[in-house]
Amino acid sequence: MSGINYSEKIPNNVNLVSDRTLQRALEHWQPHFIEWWKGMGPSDFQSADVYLRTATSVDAQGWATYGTVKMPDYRWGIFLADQQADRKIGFGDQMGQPVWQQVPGEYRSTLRRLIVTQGDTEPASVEQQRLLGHTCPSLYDLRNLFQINVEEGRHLWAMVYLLHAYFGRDGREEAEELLARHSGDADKPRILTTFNEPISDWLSLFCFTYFTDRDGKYQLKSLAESAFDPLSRTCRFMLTEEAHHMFVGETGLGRVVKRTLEVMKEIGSDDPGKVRAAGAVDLPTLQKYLNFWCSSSLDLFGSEISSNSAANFANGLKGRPDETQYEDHVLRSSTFKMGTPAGTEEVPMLNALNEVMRESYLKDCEIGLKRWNRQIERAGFPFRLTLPSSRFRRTIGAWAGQSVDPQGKMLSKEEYENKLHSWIPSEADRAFVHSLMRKVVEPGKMAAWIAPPERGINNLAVGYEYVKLH
Ligand code: BYC
Repeated sequence: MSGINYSEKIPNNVNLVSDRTLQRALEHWQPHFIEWWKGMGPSDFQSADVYLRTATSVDAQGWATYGTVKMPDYRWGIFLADQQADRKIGFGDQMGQPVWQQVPGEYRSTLRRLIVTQGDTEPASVEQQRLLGHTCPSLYDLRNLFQINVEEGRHLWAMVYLLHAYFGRDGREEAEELLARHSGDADKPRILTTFNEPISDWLSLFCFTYFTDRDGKYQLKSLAESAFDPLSRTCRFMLTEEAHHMFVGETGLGRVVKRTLEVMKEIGSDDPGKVRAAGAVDLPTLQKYLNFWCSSSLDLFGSEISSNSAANFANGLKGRPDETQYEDHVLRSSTFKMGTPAGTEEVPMLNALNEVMRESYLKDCEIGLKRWNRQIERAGFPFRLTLPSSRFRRTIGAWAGQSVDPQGKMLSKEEYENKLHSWIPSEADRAFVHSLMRKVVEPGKMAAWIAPPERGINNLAVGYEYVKLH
């Protein structure tokens, strides 16, 4: 890696060329990253030419530069949104004071932990998705998968940059660990549960990008409020890329619904068995996938009542998404009525912030469901998709391990266990969905279970050869 042309190989706006210490740390880490990418990134397809967008700067022209590239040659860059002059801390006990350009000693380990937890999810998702290329429904979808994968790789670079630049030896060690833990690994799993779940079919991918990437949006938005300015600027830029990942989820699920409705009309029936026999995903199965991924993603907000979230907010480390929309930014005198299995508890607002964020996340999740339900209604079928209750199938927080159905009703443990597989995908449901997953790589062709997208990428036709396979 000596003699490297930094602005060419690692596009950046952190003045890498004149920072020897950072160069040395990244020079050491980069070969490990490439090794990880080749071993744990998309299986095969490394020599395919993929139509990808690359960030080469943070301005309107540079953040989305499109071109054909082989994935291992992708230019993973380091970008922070532009610095805002005189930015002040926007919440917590130190509100109004200047933001920090360095890490205050007393918050070092907490900030490192937040950055590591965020960083860990990025390579985890690439690992989860590594086999999906083999069953892509079209070249358009294959390209979108790879776009997401390389950008999650870039988001890992973003967090590694922060660890290397601001956390010394501890940061370098954590950066190595980010490549040593693996999704689903029994000995060294990823930190958060959702990122250890297998994503072995495209319906799961669309649910993951709809629900889990949306958690990413909320977590990144709350870290974008941080008083630690380099973290804030990094997350602000990551959010521009995150939008496309959620787009893939929302339009992917919308295309599944559209195709299923076409099939239901063709066969003149909404009978799930007949819909399946005609090669489409029946709506009750789709509902089970939504239940699974939504409930799993709800855990990512942490416990309902959390002293960690209280301290993070009071100290200015992690705010609420779009903090300026609120009136009270200190929250020392307000409370929140929290529903727990023991009844309603009034808790200090500072300790309820994970729940506040989860509630606004759920509202955001509703938007897609409304749209898909309108499609179903227009097609004349009575079925309606719903979000599960935030108390259903939780493994973190006050509702962890409680026997609650998707409507939020408490059941006996026995009834819950008997019915769980009518609410989330059973082995048979998964086997059926897997049976639909056949690779389609002729330009412009789509698998039979999904409708084509309305338009292509960057004004190109849907039938454009987005991935050239060799
Ligand atoms: N699984 O007070 P608690 C994304 C741990 S997604 C396992 O309840 P806190 C992306 C927690 O770490 C966004 N462990 O919660 C999407 C803590 O452990 P320590 C990812 C969990 O601390 C798609 C303990 O339980 N970003 O970007 O308020 C593709 C008690 O914690 C879980 C972030 O997560 C869980 N679900 O908040 C690619 C942001 N939940 O520290 C990417 C950074 C909690 O006591 N992370 N625990 O050992 C955070 O802000 C916080 O760590 C959490 C938890 C939101 C995760």
